[in-house]
Amino acid sequence: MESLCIVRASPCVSSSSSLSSKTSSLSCAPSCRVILNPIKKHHNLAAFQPAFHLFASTQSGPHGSKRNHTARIFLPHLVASMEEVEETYIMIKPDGVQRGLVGEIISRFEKKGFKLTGLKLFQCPKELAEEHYKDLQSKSFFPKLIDYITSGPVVCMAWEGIGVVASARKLIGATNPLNAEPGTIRGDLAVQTGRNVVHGSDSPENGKREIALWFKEGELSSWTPAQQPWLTE
Ligand code: DAT
Ligand code: MG
Repeated sequence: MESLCIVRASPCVSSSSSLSSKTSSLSCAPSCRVILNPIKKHHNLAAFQPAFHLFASTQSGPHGSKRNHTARIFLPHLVASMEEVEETYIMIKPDGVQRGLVGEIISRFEKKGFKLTGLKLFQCPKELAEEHYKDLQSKSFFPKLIDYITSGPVVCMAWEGIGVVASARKLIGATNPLNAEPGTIRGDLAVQTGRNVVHGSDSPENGKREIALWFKEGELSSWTPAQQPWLTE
């Protein structure tokens, strides 16, 4: 069995075979903070499964083989241990605006502790919707998706924070609201994939790409929240 640990911002893998089963920490270097998480303890955390691709380890074994079991784990405290500040594009879709859910949705990200750096109500032109969803161009539902996104104003937001991309996806929930966990935005507030109220970037790269797509220069604010020292060490 293997265990994952985080040393500063760098994930590493160590074999627990050399460790006692009761060991909860190990020392890599005097200044390193190490968290040991026996996979066995967490294999039933189904709610974390959709984020696998965002955190999958691609580390190869000595003979080039993938460490499949390390690729199948996603632990929230590992995210919390990351020191990478990311940006994500969150958009309240026209149904969320029409249904009066703007405050509710914004408040979930605020309460979590992420930082809002951009916010606007915006009528999306067709070309922008097509560019945003260009990866889905070949899908049969694409024309309906574009009609939906351009059917009324959307609320465009840029959010910043440690691990914000994956965490926002978890707050949002599964694409099909009927599969989304209660407690998530889609799980609590929507019923159909074609009316799933909110968008969230699916990778840090797409977070940057989408923020650049939806916001002009000067529309984003760089600021330090007063609560910052109470949120992060
Ligand atoms: P997500 O929004 O969870 O990132 P996605 O990127 O796969 O999901 O798809 C973008 C949007 O397209 C999704 O929020 C709703 C719509 N969509 C996806 N699959 C669909 C389907 N099978 N039928 C209708 N709309 C769909
Ligand atoms: Mg998507």
